[in-house]
Amino acid sequence: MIALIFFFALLWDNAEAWGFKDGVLHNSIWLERAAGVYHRESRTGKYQLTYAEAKAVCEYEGGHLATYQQLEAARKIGFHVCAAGWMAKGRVGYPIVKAGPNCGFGKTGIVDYGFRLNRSERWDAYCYNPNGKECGGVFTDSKHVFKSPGYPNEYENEQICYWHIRVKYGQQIHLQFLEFDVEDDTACMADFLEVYDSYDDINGFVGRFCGDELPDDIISTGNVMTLKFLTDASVTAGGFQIRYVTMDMPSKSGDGKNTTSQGKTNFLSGKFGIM
Ligand SMILES: [Ca+2]
Repeated sequence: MIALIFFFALLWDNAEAWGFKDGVLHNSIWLERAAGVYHRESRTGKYQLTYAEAKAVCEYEGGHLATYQQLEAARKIGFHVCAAGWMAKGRVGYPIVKAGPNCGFGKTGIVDYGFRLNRSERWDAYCYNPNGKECGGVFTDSKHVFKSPGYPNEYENEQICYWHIRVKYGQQIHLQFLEFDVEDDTACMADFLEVYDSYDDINGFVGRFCGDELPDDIISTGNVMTLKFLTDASVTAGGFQIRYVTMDMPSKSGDGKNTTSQGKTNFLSGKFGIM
């Protein structure tokens, strides 16, 4: 009985956390304040990290693997990721806020795979960085300019920012980089901005950017986009200014009267890497 009450309390929680704003379904606090917890996958893709590697990734970025309790605390304020990752002490799981048929077996809560005996198994990672300065936001406006934290001053170390762009259904997002200066290294290991053509930082990876060369414009396939900015513990740079504007999706009639600027623009189609 208590379990049942708890279950309905959770449902109520979820109903509160998700909603429509400007015709867009989103969780307004999703990842904006994830209580220092963030999701990380290998540079080579999903489910590539052993326990030791996952631990190293988090420590490299100034934090450590999140405990189950830290992940649950983040989940309670809207942290929702559909990918299993290592937690502290060799536990594996993922946080589900919104139940769905394709993720979390239709349940909410931490989907817990338990403590793994085989630490060579490969999963993603959930890091906790108590010093990580959270930033970012959720935008639903038809256009917006957003900046790295502190811009035009240099951004700070140990920054974890997520920007979620959610425009009206039937519209696309055109990203344009106005200024860009992020600590440069060959594989963008230190500081980087990642762009995802999707609702989260799991699907639709578009590219990872660092250095001071202005990335090309990016146009989404759908009405959502996610940007993730991570900085490590040393060396900062000027930061960035990015503008997005919404565009109506081209009609499917095939008239071809699309006069959108060509050239330095990447029209995305599904999973498309432009690194
Ligand atoms: Ca740095």
